[in-house]
Amino acid sequence: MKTASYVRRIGGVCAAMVFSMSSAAVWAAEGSEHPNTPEAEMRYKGAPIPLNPEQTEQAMNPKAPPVTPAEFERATKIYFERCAGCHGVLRKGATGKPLTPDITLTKGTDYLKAFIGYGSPAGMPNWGSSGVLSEADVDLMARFLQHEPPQPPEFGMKEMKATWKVLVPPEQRPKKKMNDLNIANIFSVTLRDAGQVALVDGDTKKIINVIDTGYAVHISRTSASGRYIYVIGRDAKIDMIDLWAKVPDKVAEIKIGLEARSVDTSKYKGWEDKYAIAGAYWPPQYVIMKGDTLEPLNIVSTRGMTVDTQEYHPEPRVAAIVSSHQHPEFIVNVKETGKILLVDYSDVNNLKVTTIGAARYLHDGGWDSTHRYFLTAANKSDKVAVVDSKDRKLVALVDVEKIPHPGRGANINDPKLGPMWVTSALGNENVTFIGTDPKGHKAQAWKAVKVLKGQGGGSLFVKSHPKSNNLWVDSPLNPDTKISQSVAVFDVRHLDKGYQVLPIAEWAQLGEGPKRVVQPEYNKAGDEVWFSVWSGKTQESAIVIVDDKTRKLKQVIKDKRLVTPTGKFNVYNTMHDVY
Ligand code: DHE
Repeated sequence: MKTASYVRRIGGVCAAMVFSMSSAAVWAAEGSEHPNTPEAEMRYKGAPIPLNPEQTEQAMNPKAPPVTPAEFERATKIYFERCAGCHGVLRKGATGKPLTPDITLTKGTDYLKAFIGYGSPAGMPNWGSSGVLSEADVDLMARFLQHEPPQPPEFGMKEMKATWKVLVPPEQRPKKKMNDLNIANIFSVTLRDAGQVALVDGDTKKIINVIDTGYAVHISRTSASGRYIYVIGRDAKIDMIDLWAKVPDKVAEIKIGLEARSVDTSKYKGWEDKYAIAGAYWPPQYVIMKGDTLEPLNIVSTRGMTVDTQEYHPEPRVAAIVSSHQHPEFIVNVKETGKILLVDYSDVNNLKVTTIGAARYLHDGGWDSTHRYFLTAANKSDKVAVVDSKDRKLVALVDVEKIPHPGRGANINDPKLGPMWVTSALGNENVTFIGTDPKGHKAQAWKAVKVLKGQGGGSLFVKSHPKSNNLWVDSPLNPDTKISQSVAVFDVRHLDKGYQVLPIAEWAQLGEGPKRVVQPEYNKAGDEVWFSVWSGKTQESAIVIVDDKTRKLKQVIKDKRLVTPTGKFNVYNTMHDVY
């Protein structure tokens, strides 16, 4: 049995730990990857981060057990690949606990070895007994964690400018659309593990172009006019695509840091297409760029005090960014400080920033149907924060269980309860409906007026459309493949009647693979819903298109270029924040 051999390998202290641990640890020792934390959450947060250990500075602590420079580099690599997603690059803690030397030195090597080897009931994976890390690596990590966290380099204007390329200058771009494409119905599809996006024609369902982008590319957002698409990779590279070109392709690129997830563009009347903004995980900062060239104009650090304990945080990552329709402002979620920044871009050299205290750790979110209220998940606080973007203030923190994860959310109109914004969750099957109409439905406003059961936890995205009566709830990270490979759909006129399950992955008729069904996205007309069937890098994936009215299969797009499709962004719906 793995447990026994591991105990033998790492010695008596660990054996003692095993006996003192709860049943969750026993479960851990029997091979589960992460005791007591929803499988879905760990899988989601634990992705490797694209930082290069060679670029970090090694800071040895004489009080800590010795680590050679080569070991330090190896440990840094393991840490970035396995640990930083949860504990933060500087180990100040996020989903995982803080691991700074003031804490780790008092615990000591043996304790840390046991902890890393066997995990904890609070959610730490059992890296040793699951066989992911060798005995030598567990020992190395236990010593490494007692030294100062190696700090990756900063990334300022000089570094950004060095990566900035205008491939086609604005004056050489077409003055009118040079193709016959129905641009508003194009989908920009993330091909995650290929580091590419596929532009897919929403009318013909044909791939228009596959474009190289950043590493493990994350999301696409469109300019307010719909002409440009901005794509951001986890390596913080932005690629800007011109849809007016004969064959839509890249016209500019830049790296805005070493790790990032979010990008958006100015949408307020009179400021359309003028600016773009991107937020970085490392260094913790956002940058405002020229909308037509990506020239970086102003970089702002997000380091500062946390909203609750008012402690300094050196690494508050920038999560979702949306563009205000009420003022010339970007709305920026700062994850670890739990603060929402309203960044007024009307004078980029004299930035006015309104700081709204919300809750930790802010992640994703979207607009209510009027585009006045921004609703966003503070996932470790189990809350949804509601910001009034017109009056620039927090209007509510709504309790939502467990680990809400809305994507941009979904807006529906209940015949009795009125307009509601919806989120699903990573940690349980709850689908929560929050009233968003303080004038017409005051009693429901900013309350979780309805909580329904979906298929299960591990849900990431919900979607609806103003012309549809359907609400779609995915569950790609649920450990049960029956659930991760299908989607639940509710009739918004009869929410309490439960949901229908559509076997999306089965419809795709693919071979082996996880075939996770992820992120419903409507076409422009609102009569089709597109789903990614997301398999491994070397396996076949697909996009499945469902007729929204009949809920029947309409088409499957298969193509060997569709490697690991995840997010899909319809140009019109993304321009106008329709969801
Ligand atoms: Fe995402 C949105 C961060 C893992 C697919 N993801 C976002 C946003 C953030 C974020 C901050 C909001 C951007 C915005 O609106 O400006 N995502 C992270 C992570 O930190 C995390 C947990 C781990 C990581 O290492 O990246 C993570 N995300 C994933 C995935 O594993 C997903 C499922 C597959 C993938 O492509 O990597 C994934 N994230 C998405 C998608 C969106 C997204 C499809 C946009 C949804 C939308 O409809 O707007």
